Amino acid sequence: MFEIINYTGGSDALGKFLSRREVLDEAVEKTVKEILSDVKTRGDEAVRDYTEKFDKVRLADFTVSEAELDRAFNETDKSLIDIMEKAAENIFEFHRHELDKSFFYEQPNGVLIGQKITAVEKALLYVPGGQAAYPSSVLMNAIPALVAGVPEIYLTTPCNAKCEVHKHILAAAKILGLKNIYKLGGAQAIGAFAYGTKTLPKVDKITGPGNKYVAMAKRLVFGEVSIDSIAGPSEIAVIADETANPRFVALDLFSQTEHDADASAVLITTSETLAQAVNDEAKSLLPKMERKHNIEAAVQKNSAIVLTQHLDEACAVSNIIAPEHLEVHTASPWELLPKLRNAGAIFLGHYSSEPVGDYFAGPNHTLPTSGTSRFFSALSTKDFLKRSSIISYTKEMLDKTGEQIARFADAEGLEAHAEAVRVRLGSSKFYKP
Ligand code: HSO
Ligand code: ZN
Repeated sequence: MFEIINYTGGSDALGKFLSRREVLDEAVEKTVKEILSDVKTRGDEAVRDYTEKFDKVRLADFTVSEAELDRAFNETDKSLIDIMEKAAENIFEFHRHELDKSFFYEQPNGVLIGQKITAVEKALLYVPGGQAAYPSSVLMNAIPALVAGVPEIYLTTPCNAKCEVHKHILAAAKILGLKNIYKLGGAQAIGAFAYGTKTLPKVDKITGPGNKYVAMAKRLVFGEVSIDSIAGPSEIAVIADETANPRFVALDLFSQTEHDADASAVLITTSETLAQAVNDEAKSLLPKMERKHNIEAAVQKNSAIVLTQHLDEACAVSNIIAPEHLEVHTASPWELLPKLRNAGAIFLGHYSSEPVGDYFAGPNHTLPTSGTSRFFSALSTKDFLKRSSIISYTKEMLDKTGEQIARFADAEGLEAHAEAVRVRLGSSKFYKP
């Protein structure tokens, strides 16, 4: 089932995971550029036309009404509402912990230096429709924006041909008290909120996953607005020793491959016995799985079991792959933590199954994929905040340091910079005292 690789060092043996990583699709780029430029010039009418073309519905009104929102909430199983509320509580708690705060400190002579944190004013959360309509992603995108204090939060998600939006998406939005909800999807939705139209606001930040057209549209409007990172297919790596439970490991590997035929799952283990046992479990489970088509394709194309000599080497392999999710199923998982450099989220111990993080524990499930955990992090409150530096100088301090500043400016040949300081010192060549 899984290909078994004996790791002999270096990254060549891992080419399979490293080479699949995203190539830009020129045909998609061309289509999306046309849609964006049309939306920019024709605004609402273009949005209406593309929604008719791609979603097979001509919308008179783009918004989800309060009545629709209430109906979706009332039609959702009460026990699911309770679960989503509990999950939301945990997600709020985590994101409050990571919130940046403004700071100020005092230098001699009364100088105050600091940093002021401000939320972006308007954020759009994109929620995909169809197969990948995940209410958990509503919670994971909206809660950091709410904790950051974004004053205007918009949510958009495509509707079906009957003009309906997935009720669990709306129920999750209702739990969070979100009000501005739209029935738009695709590149046209991204363009509309990036440029603004007569009826749709121009926002400052766009977050959320989407298909390749949405991802391309986000890439192309970057600069006009800020975006979160571009999500690729899901990934999981598991580091395990002989203490791991092969059933736990096999199902955890399947949990991410069921998302997408292009997903990837890698077991990195020091135990040949475990490698065999996981492979056997996977083989017998696969035919019973609802989403076996995704799982089988992903296992065949982008997955493997990698055998290493020791756990240090397993950590090194994981760092090269830089997975979105990393699970550690070993006797002492915390001992490995200092050696794990690249992973979007790290799950320690046999009971920290990946779906615990997808739905419930609190940290964000929007994570860097395609090896970008080398330099990107999970979606966070920081995505919705920006920093302004604060400098409040006094006359005393400028008298003391101003000539040094002016000389630095002289060295860069910037006369006006130097004179702006010297005029305050009474030494400007333009204004003799
Ligand atoms: N594991 C996905 C997120 C998700 N899983 C949503 C279930 N629902 C991100 O890689
Ligand atoms: Zn998932």
